Amino acid sequence: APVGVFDSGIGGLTVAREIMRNLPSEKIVYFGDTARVPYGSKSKETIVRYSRQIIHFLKEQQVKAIVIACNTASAFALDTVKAEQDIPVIGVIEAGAKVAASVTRNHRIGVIGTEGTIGSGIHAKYLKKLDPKITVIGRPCPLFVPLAEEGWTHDPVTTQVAERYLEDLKKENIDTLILGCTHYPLLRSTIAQVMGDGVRLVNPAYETALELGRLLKEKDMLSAGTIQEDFPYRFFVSDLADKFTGFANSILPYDVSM
Ligand code: DGN
Repeated sequence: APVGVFDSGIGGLTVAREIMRNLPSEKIVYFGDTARVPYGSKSKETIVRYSRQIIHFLKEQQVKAIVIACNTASAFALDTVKAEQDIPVIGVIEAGAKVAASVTRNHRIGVIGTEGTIGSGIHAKYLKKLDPKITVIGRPCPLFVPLAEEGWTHDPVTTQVAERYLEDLKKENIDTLILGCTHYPLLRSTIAQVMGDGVRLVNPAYETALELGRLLKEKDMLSAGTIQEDFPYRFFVSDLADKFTGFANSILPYDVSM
């Protein structure tokens, strides 16, 4: 059975990409809620409702596990939907928090994400549980999402926006920065350059793929061997399939059609 992966739109493809790379025997059904993006500026109640609807759809596709490949949906809906489901459900926040806690030396960790994610305080909740000595400094960077979608990943405008958003964070003496929004790994080099040496960036997409592998193994659900189908990945969106396909083709190592 495939793994179900969903996001508010295209951002979760950065997570799907890591699952493809790190768990090549797994099939994926991806759902991008392109009609209702962005999630980052909506309320918890709304995001829980959307997440339930999408999970219902993915279960109809016979998925064996679900990855909430969106930080905002993970922050707002993971606990609620996980308790309602009989299949494993994971989000993207815990895996990133675990790595950040293990690599920080000075116990000062920065988090950037949507307004929803940063406002939820979810990273601090996980990080403090892992190590009470940790201080978490959050900063919402909402404009990073459209910049990444526009493809301006290496662009002076993006550098300028990053400098403005990260100015205060740079004064906080953090040694680790969690990229707490699915789009931010696409801007990784700009963010790294603005933050400077000495700040380690954590990409939760990669960590989540590894966490998914561990979870599937533990539940004896891990697929093995070579996939027989020509194309083991299926994509669904709620709007503008062409735009999605174009973006998917630019970040995935495959040509996507729907
Ligand atoms: N996928 C969202 C997240 O990771 O928080 C970002 C896109 C959005 O809905 N604003």
